[in-house]
Amino acid sequence: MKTLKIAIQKSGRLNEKSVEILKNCGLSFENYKSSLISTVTNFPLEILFLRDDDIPEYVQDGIADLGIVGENVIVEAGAEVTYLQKLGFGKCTLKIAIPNESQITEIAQLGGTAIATSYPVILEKYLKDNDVIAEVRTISGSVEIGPGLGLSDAICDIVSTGGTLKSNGLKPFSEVMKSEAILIGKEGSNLLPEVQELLQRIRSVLRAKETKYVVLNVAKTNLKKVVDLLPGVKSPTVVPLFDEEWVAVHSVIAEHDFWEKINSLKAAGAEGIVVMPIEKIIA
Ligand code: PRT
Ligand code: ZN
Repeated sequence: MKTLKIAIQKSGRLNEKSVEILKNCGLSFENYKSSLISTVTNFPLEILFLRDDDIPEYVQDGIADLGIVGENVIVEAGAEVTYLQKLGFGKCTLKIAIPNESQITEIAQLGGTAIATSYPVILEKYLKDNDVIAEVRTISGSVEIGPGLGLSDAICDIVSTGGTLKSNGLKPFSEVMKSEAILIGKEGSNLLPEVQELLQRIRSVLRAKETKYVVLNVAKTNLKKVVDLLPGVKSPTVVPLFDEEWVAVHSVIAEHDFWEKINSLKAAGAEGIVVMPIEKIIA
């Protein structure tokens, strides 16, 4: 079996979740903070711990077969890699922001302004797509202080809660791109059986995260109403109870409309509802 290499962020916002998803796939490895490489003991895989900016090129050039990195970093690097799976963490939006007192209300008004960013490639493309000619000032960090220092009229930076913009007297103006962590592969890597195995495991972990396991009791007279609310993986499991008038129903429900579903189940006659996390769902 070929030993694959996967590059993940050494430290920073994506490190913990990247390690967690690999561990949830059943992979055993030491998360050494001090070393660059860790060997998985129960799968043909080595983990490279890198700065996130280096990951797209490492994967493009085949130094790593796989990588986990934010889409913003991949697009900025212009790397030619295959997107294998969105991972649902590290979610953020690259936005143009302007000072609270700015009079700018339309994209066209950015023409002739200076915009500070660490994402010049993405910003240039966005401006071009919107027929705006502005000066892009590339700075590597603390972009949000640009307008306050008189360095720029606007900024283009990553926003998640919006707290950083607020505390620097800035307001979001327009959305440039949405991003989240993505599992990428060298072109063609998705054909390798080891990659397919890993992908299957990652997808089963992601599916499980989006769902909860529910067990509830319901009187047989209300069973149809309750079952109609529960699709399950195939269809709900119905188990007899000692009290012959009642049954227990086991099913899987989606995280996104969890509370609505629980409330409709209660209204339909469900009682003693127990909800449990699911570790994996194998398709
Ligand atoms: O050391 P290394 O180069 O590996 O890491 P880094 O410092 O370049 O990146 P890091 O760890 O900060 O972020 C890694 C990735 O996380 C980014 O490339 C994004 O894909 C994603 N991500 C998600 C974020 C944020 N949320 C985020 N909020 N990256 C940065 N921020 C910063 C942003 O730059 C701004 O300064 O947080 C601030 C804004 O946050 P709010 O919550 O105040 O809006
Ligand atoms: Zn970085």
